[in-house]
Amino acid sequence: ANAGRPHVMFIPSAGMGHLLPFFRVIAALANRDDVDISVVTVLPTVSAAEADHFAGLFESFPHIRRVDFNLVPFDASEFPGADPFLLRWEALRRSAHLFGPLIAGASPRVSAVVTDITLTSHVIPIAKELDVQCHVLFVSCATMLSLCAYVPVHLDSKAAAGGQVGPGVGDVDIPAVRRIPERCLPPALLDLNKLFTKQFIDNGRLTTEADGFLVNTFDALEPVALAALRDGKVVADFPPVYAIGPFNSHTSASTTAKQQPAAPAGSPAAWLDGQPARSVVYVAFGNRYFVSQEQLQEIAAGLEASGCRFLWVIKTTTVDRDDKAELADVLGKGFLERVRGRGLVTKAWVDQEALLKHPSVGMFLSHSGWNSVTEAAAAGVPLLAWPRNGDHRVNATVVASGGVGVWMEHWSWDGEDELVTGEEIGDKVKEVMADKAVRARAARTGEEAAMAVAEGGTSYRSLQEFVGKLKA
Ligand code: BUP
Repeated sequence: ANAGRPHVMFIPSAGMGHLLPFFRVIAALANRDDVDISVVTVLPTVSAAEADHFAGLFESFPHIRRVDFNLVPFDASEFPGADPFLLRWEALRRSAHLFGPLIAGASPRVSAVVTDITLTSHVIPIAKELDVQCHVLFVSCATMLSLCAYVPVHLDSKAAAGGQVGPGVGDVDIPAVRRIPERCLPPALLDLNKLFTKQFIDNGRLTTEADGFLVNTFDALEPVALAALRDGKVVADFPPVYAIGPFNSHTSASTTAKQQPAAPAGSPAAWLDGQPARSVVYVAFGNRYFVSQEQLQEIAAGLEASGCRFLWVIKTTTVDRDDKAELADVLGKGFLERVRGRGLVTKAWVDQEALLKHPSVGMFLSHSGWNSVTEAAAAGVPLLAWPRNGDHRVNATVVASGGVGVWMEHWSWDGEDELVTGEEIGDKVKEVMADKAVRARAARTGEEAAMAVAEGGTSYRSLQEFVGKLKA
């Protein structure tokens, strides 16, 4: 080992929901002076937001090594119509054999790699062969990690009992955590023949071989799942779980320490400055999925009918570079004029983490992507969860149980079911904005989050333990 000063190589995957937590952990380590850091970087990125954030990271931390990585060419026509981010994951997996030489050839010697769950089954064997620690930065909640680790065991025991396995995974009763009904699982797990499902199971099987898991959560938010994982009740001999969240913005220490400049005129932050305390509904459904025009118009009607002030971040295509739609066309005739002054709508990338902390924000209407949930938790702002895909429903169970906010269990998204009507959205928004108990619980969660990351808190100590392990 590199006595005293470990060299950590980060191998992230793609999509802002995966990259942002990597950038935030990298920044937390780069702000210390006892760790060397390399970041494997695949260019060009899928989206413009990813490219901008990679550039920002290397600009803020010039001492981080950028390790350029070229993907093995692969024929995407094998997967007609596939989502470009999933294609990038697949391309990374097919190029994973090249990580070996990259890790082995680095100087100073790499002491640990930190990779994404989507690459785990490929990277762990390589790291083991090179005798390098392999940690996983798990970008979802601890409850989702327990699901990921337990699904292979669940399927094996079903098969061993002679029960019928498939077409989907079925309800999953995670020992000492909770029963996750099939309707709350990532939708892809409803079909065991899907490529994603096979990868999910392969990655899940290998979780016990990792040296540790970094998770963007904190003990007070998910006490049950964290205890079950750490006590080996989900699967025996599970590796250490470092709950080090909620992660902070990845700007450099020197930037954050500086006096915050005034928000530029016309920006969402400047607009929030002019609104009364806790009066604004912040609306955003992540960076991963776009919202259909029909559903956008219902949301618009709902926000208008709610009578509340709102700040709404809109996305109309999967990849931001393709988004050429005009807001006025998408939102319906006259909407922007009617809400002028009390509603701000933007398609631009915003600093969501910072905006949620603005004192004018009173609630967050969200798809409950895990980063969004932790940002709401850190800000102490109630989240109204309208889960969509992937891990969102599992995350929504944590929103409800952890005091972050309210979960609309019967709301789904276009294609799956009926549209959620503007009337229903407007009524619910009004109700949650007026709910003092929900607001007080979210504020308490915010205080617990602050305590967790403060010196001596659970997340602070977990990060210290992780760094200790890197030096071992
Ligand atoms: Br859009 C947008 N600004 O304008 P999630 C997103 N974000 O800071 P996702 C911005 O992207 P999955 C914007 O704060 C969060 O950190 C946001 O991650 C940030 O959802 C991140 O919430 C989005 O996990 O991923 O990307 O839809 O569906 O995979 O959870």
